[in-house]
Amino acid sequence: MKQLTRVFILVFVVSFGILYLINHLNASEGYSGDKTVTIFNWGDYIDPALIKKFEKESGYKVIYQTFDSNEAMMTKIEQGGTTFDIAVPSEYAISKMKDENLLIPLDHSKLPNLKNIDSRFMDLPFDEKNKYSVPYFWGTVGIIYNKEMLNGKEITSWNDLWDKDLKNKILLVDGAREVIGMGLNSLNYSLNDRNKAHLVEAKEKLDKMTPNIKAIVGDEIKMLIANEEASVGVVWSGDAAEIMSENDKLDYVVPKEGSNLWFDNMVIPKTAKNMEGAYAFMNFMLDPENAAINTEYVGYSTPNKAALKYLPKEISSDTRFYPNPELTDKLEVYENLGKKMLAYYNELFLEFKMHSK
Ligand code: N2P
Repeated sequence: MKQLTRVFILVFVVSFGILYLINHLNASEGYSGDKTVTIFNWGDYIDPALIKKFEKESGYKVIYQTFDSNEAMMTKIEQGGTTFDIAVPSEYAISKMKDENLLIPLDHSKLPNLKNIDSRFMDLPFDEKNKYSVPYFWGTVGIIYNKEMLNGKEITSWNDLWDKDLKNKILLVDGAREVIGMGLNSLNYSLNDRNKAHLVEAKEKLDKMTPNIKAIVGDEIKMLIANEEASVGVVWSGDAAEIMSENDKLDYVVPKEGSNLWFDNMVIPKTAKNMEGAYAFMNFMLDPENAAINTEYVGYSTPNKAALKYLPKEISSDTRFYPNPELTDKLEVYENLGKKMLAYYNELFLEFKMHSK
């Protein structure tokens, strides 16, 4: 009997040991980062075929997660406990993350494809000499509208969105800077205004638009406009480009009072576990043919000059999505307004959202 108990204990201990070992090996494969690259990107912002291609060429497995605003992305990284090797913030978020010491400086010798980027998109004020970031996509904020559903009415200005005829017709992108910015721009204030009285004035003006607002939404905005469930949307340019290629009743305008010019860049957050994998992915996305595939799929504007020749002319010569420097110079890039001011923009945006429900 004693013998049997001993055998039992032995079997138990040995199988426990084996289980522990298997688990440990799996965990180190998943989390040590040797074999995986963990990417944190905006929703609908990559051609899934490129993830497959990268996995095949590099031998890494990609773990892919998405976010729908800079604020959500930063909160997640700031809170810690994540293992992202790559993230794709916009300019003001890059500047904020840099200040908070959340980014790793880049070794450009590991990014030979960086030479393909148009110099117009390099060395911008939010990240001089591209010490921490490399360009991914760029664009504007504007208004997409269905000419037929609006009976030929043209939209040219932010102030057109307060028109009584647009009752329950407008969808807004779910972004604090974009929506508060729309109020500011309509009053001819700067998108980087730090004057609280101006900000309150903008929010109160926005409150008056609520009867016209159908919903404030994320990536679904494209589907709703494409299916003609709404006739007007305040969107990022690439979302407009994607649906306009399928529906010629749609048009996109950057309002005459001005708007936002933005840049989304790839960075390596301090959370990275696989630096080599992160560089491999960045360099892969900077390859002209891959950048062109991604651009055609996603609809956004590529900063990759060498990629333009692989794109159909209708895309690369569409000045609504590839505006020339004369227009972009008139637009404003979001500045990092500091933690407190950004929190104030968010607060006003949340109040406005509550008001428009
Ligand atoms: C893609 C979101 C684009 C982000 N769905 C604009 N910065």
